[in-house]
Amino acid sequence: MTTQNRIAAAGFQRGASDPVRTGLSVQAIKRAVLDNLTFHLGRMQRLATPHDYYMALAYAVRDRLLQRWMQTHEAYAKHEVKVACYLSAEFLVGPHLGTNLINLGIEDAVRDALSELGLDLDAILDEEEEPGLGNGGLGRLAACYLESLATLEMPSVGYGIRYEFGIFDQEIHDGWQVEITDKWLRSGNPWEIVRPDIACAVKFGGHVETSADATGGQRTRWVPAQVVKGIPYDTPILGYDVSTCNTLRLWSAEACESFDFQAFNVGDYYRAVDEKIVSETISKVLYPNDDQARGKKLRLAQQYFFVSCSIQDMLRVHGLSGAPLERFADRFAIQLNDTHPSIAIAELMRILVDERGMEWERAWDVTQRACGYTNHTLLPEALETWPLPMFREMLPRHLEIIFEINRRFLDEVRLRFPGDDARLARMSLIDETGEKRVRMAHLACVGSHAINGVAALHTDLLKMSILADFHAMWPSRVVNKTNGVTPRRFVRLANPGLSTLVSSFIGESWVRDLDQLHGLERLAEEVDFRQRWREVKLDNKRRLAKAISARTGLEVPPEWMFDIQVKRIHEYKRQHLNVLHIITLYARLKRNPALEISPRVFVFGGKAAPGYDRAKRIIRLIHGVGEVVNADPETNGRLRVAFMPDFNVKIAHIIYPAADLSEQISTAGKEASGTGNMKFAMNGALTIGTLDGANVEIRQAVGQQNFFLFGLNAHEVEQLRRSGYRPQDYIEDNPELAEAIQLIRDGVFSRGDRDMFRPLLDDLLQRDEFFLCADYADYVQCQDSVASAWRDPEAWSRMSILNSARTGEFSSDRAIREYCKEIWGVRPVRVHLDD
Ligand code: 26W
Repeated sequence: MTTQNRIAAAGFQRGASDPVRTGLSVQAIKRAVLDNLTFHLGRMQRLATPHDYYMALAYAVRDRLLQRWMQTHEAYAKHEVKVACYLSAEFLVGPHLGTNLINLGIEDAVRDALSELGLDLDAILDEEEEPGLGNGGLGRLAACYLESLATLEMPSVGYGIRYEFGIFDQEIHDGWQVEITDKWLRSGNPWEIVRPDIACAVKFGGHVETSADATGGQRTRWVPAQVVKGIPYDTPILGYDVSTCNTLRLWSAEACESFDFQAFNVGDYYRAVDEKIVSETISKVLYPNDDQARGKKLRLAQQYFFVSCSIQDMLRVHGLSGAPLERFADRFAIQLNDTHPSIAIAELMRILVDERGMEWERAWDVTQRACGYTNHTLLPEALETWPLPMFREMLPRHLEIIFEINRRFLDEVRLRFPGDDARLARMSLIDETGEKRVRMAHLACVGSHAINGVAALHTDLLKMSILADFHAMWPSRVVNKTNGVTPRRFVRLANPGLSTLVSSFIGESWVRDLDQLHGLERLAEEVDFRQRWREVKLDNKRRLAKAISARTGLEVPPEWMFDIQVKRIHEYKRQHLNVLHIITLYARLKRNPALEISPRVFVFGGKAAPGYDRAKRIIRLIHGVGEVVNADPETNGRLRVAFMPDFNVKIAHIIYPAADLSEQISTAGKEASGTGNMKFAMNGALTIGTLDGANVEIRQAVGQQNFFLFGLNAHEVEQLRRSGYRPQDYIEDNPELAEAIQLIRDGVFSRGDRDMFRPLLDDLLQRDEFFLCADYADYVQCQDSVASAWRDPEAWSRMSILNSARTGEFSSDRAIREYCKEIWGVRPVRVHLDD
């Protein structure tokens, strides 16, 4: 329990009546839950379901958040603050209740209050449906950053889309992924507050008119074909052990006119509701593609919708401050989470120039000073470009503005690199090769004062590849901001056993200052502490084993090594390389059942984009291999393969603390950073990985002797690619690799169906774009060294403790401090909770 709350709770426990709606004592919370059951939910206590109690508790906790939310915004109104506005098409926030109890410091009080009501907090926590408003890394990073911004008392807002349907729920039918609609709002969402009073109007389509204004200048007016209403829904984001409670503002689309009575009168019932349906479609569903731009019109409409609402909202707040428009960038820092919100550059220019009459150059200065752009991927297919006709039809005025930005920009390039037409063509915001397209990454780069990658290697590769020209143009504009994760959710909440053990030796302040985990280094040398450390890990493995049994029916022995790979399914993440290793162990055991192999449980989890066939076949292959290995008495005594369905933030809570080995095996140069790698290492897992993304920095931090490295590095991959890579050569040279591939081809893992994995194998033999065959031998060898390391529990525990002790720098607090200082110029504001 945090200091502030310890005083609050103590004060009132001594009999003073603790206010029911804001008190932190056991009795106040208990009272609040019962009051909400009756007065908020209209439920009789004796008939109330666990879900009713979850809602009643959620509303009680929300009250405590809103009290701090009010104080926070009072404080911001009082001071001349600069606000960090994080624009993201995705926020993978996860379940709210658990972290809110931790950050309020009332987890124990609530656990006691509920047990007095005969309820178990963990069962109530399980009732919460998580808002799956994101695909993977990018969305989760945004959520971690909002929590760290609040914990560091930084004025900030998260702006995004309130999708009615989030990322699909994943079911596995006969080894195949099946997507189920994510009806996360079906039983309401107690954590949001709707604000129709500050709705925005967003224009689409139509045409542009220019006319001379009174001063003889030219005025441009956009006459839209359609206007949609944007309704904000606010979710309070509380910091840890502070009173700062910031806002996540998610926009929902509604029709301006939800029912056309005239149409109804003439019996045209469909037209009566047509506008309503069309408008609402905009925020209906999250695009489930991760790293694959599909260029769908609705996707562009979604991006413009939330960006326009957010920019209008910032200008409304700026207006309230009475400060001149020119000073907008001194009060608002806008961070573009990848290119998805990059239309913001053109939208801010449109409003400043067209609607507020600001002169172009001044408006451009404000825009560049306000905006920063984060790139999260090097994959060419993930870089968004929009065909001109679609862009012109939906956003005619923005296209004009982009042409003008481009004209001025290319003049600058021409000046710096006279006569270099190839460079002009490469850097232009418009891709003129083939069908003309708008390059959103270029718009983001030109319109921002800072461009950052998300790990040191990634940022270097950006400077050498897709952003090389921009780096040459502005050498100081491309900077690195290595990702981070919040230790509140991914250690303190997810791993209570480890948290209690650590706090009992080094105190609690590591939760808000993760570098203090260095205090564990000396304890790594102590046998007792290592023993206690192993017990915690084993407990976490038992918890995961229980969940695997419940979700898949497979029993896995917690004593075995837990080798885990959880992340979106993608060929560059190479889940199928992991499978090739398992098949190799299987074949070795089939050849010699007495072979000495460290018993291992392989756990997989992750969703495949619905349209990504090869990723879906990789999921099927994992199940096919599991089916054979788990059923074979010659192998299931040493090997088990489990696929945990529907990997999401909630399930991640029990997976990250339970790993002995973290699989971070992407092709070097492909994974921008990774954040799961950080969550595993913080929870004491050892990493087997390539020199890719943040693995490089994790290995530097924990020490190379505490990291299992294998594979080609990014430079070697490029060299091999350039020198003409022939996967067959590696297969012919390596009998175990050839055998593993042959077993798949023979249908051993597909009940004899030799076609099921043909697309995967053919690609592996012909292209192998992600160099599995080239890295296979080193990977298997590295895995053998993992197996022998595992046979020395003391040495393993020592390495495990050192991994936790040395990963403090991967806290999202460190990353956010860097953004605030080096990109946003945002400073903390202390919020006092006056009773
Ligand atoms: C247009 C479709 C689309 C959707 C999402 C393209 C690209 C994306 C994201 C950028 C994909 C993503 O989540 N990238 C991941 O971002 C993490 C946070 O920075 C990194 O840690 C991962 O390495 C990166 O793959």
